Amino acid sequence: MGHGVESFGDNSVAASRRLSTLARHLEASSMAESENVGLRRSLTSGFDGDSVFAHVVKAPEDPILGVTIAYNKDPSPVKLNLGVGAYRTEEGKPLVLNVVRRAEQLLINDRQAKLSVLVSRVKEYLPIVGLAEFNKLSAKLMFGEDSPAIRKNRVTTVQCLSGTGSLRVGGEFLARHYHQKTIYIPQPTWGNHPKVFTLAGLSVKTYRYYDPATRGLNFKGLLEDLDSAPSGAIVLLHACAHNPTGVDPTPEQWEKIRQLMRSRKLMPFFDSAYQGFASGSLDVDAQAVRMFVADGGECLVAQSYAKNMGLYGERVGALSIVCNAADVASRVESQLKLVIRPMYSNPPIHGASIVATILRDKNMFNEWTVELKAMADRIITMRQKLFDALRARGTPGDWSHIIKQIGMFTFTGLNKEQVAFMTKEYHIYMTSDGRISMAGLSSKTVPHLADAIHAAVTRLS
Ligand code: KET
Repeated sequence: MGHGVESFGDNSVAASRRLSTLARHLEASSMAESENVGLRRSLTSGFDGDSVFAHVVKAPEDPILGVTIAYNKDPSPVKLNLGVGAYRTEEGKPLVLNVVRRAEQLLINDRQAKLSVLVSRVKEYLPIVGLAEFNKLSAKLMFGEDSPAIRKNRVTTVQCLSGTGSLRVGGEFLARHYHQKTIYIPQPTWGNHPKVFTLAGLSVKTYRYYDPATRGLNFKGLLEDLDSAPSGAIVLLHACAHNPTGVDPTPEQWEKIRQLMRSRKLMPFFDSAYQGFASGSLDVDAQAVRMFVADGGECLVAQSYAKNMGLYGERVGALSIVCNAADVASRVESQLKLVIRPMYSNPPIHGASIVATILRDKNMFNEWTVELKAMADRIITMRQKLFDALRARGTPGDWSHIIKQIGMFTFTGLNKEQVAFMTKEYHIYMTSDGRISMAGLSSKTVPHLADAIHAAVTRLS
């Protein structure tokens, strides 16, 4: 005990000695510093005066992803995030599919790691175009098992950074190698489309798509606008489950769109971010794309596995360019590599390995379709519940569009002020255009949302 105290005393003396030495040293060096401070600052210091970035203004948050940021800051226990299109369970939790967990387990356990096939255990670079088997299987998923275009090697598929990255690579390829630099996007559309394509080097115009009066497709306006687009113009089409409106053309309308586009030589660029989420069937949701491929013409398709496999943060997707001949497709692929290499060099390996593991195995594929259908069905149930809840409250207006619209979102028709009111008074977060992600809703939260909509509509009409 005595020894401890003594040694504490020793240490304390030593410590104060060290402190005063340090203080003297600092004093001396700061005097030396002050003598030639002007000279040294201007020559070597990075801290003289204003930042060279001082003029940079604070950018607004992203209109969709910024909703989550605002939601995270809200301490309310009843808060509800219906902004971003991300699936939640009945308990309001993010979902990792069982089949994905199983695939990851297999990848970890795969001791013989068939190197050429699935390589998540190996962390080497993938080729510029990504995992070959992933690309082959993604094309089949999109165009069909027995697609003649695939059989004739008319399709080139490259792994990209989810849907967004696929759109960007496709856009940059078109800006470099396609004679028409104008892309027509639907009005309205996913908010990132105009930015992605403008930065890719294309000029963006819109075509009429949605009629707020009928809350349905403005089919006449769409046909008129595409008919008057310059020959060869690129047209962005949502393959299914149009975001944000939830309004898709019928198969008959798709056929008319196809005929018009082919006769006007317009180039289809499909954005397929929700395959399986619209109808619950992967094949049904690929019908529009397959219709355009079956006529032998050319098109582009951006595929995302964010929603349908729940691989949001893995950033896994694919760009396919369907050409009219195999030799063209192979040259196109060589140029895609020149787009990708200086952009991000090559894509990440893990997500693509998960997808390939699931798509190549019949049992796992079937397990995936069951889980996918369950997600789609839960969303449809939420549509019915919200519709019933508004009816039960006698909320003014026709809310049948809630059950008619397709996919992850309901385009409610609520205006900016009503949305702001719902956020302020009810802690419900959604994009300011009145889009709500039905996938973020559960049986427990439907009444709260219905109360909020009812109040917003009756007080701020
Ligand atoms: N296209 C559409 C139509 C789309 O809605 C999204 C994502 C994407 C592409 C891109 O998804 P990716 O994660 O890059 O594969 N939409 C949701 C998320 C987001 O805005 O990033 C959304 O609209 O909420």
